[in-house]
Amino acid sequence: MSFYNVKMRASKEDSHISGAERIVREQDIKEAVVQLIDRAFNHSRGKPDFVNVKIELIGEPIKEISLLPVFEVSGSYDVRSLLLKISKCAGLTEEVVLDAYDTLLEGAAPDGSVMRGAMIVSVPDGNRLEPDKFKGVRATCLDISLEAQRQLKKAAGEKYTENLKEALTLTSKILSYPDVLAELCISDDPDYTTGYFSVKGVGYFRLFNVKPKGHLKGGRAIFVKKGCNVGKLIAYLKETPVIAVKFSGYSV
Ligand code: PML
Ligand code: MG
Ligand code: MG
Ligand code: MG
Repeated sequence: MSFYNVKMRASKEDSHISGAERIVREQDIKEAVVQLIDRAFNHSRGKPDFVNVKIELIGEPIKEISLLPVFEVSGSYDVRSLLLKISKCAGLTEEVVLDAYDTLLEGAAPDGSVMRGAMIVSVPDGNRLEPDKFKGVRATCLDISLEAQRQLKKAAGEKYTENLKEALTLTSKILSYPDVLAELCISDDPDYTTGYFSVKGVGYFRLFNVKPKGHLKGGRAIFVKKGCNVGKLIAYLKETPVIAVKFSGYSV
């Protein structure tokens, strides 16, 4: 059976408004396109003046993965101390993780703006490995099955958001690459103060209040083992089709 990757990106005056994608069978392409267009024209960043929808046949088998389990961290806590604690337990170099957190909050591109994609940070040395320091690296060609989506919605209850679904799917693909150890994400949306720290073999720490409300910067840092082949990693993140088919749990 053939699958297609349907991708949408919308912008206004060359600045990004929204982007999303689906992996669907031929008979579901129309529905996916309608949903994606709907989304392009109803975003809090404004009305786009340019929308691109691309439909591409996927020419290789789709890899099935599980979504990471979610651990919710809410209430009042100090983000830096928490990152430090998780990093220690997970065997990650604490300074490297805390540095990445500060860099994302300051804007990780060379001119202090937000990078479009993720930075890649080598552990334990902390070197930045992404070839393009403005664009960073983006993971695409991924989706979540209806069944996994249903399980996640049920488990998260009122804490469910579309952002959670997309972020969890994305980071589950990223962490499914052998040399990736963890990923830290802070939304660049000023009103969305939830982020996450996902750790290989552990799960997705969902961090409510990861940044102050109204803060305009954020981004993603992918932590990899020193010596990781970055070209292969980027090819996997961009090109290997992955679908998340299972969800194991949401703990508060
Ligand atoms: C969540 O757990 O609610 C998602 C957090 C990351 C959001 C990233 C984004 O949409 O920019
Ligand atoms: Mg988006
Ligand atoms: Mg964004
Ligand atoms: Mg966003």
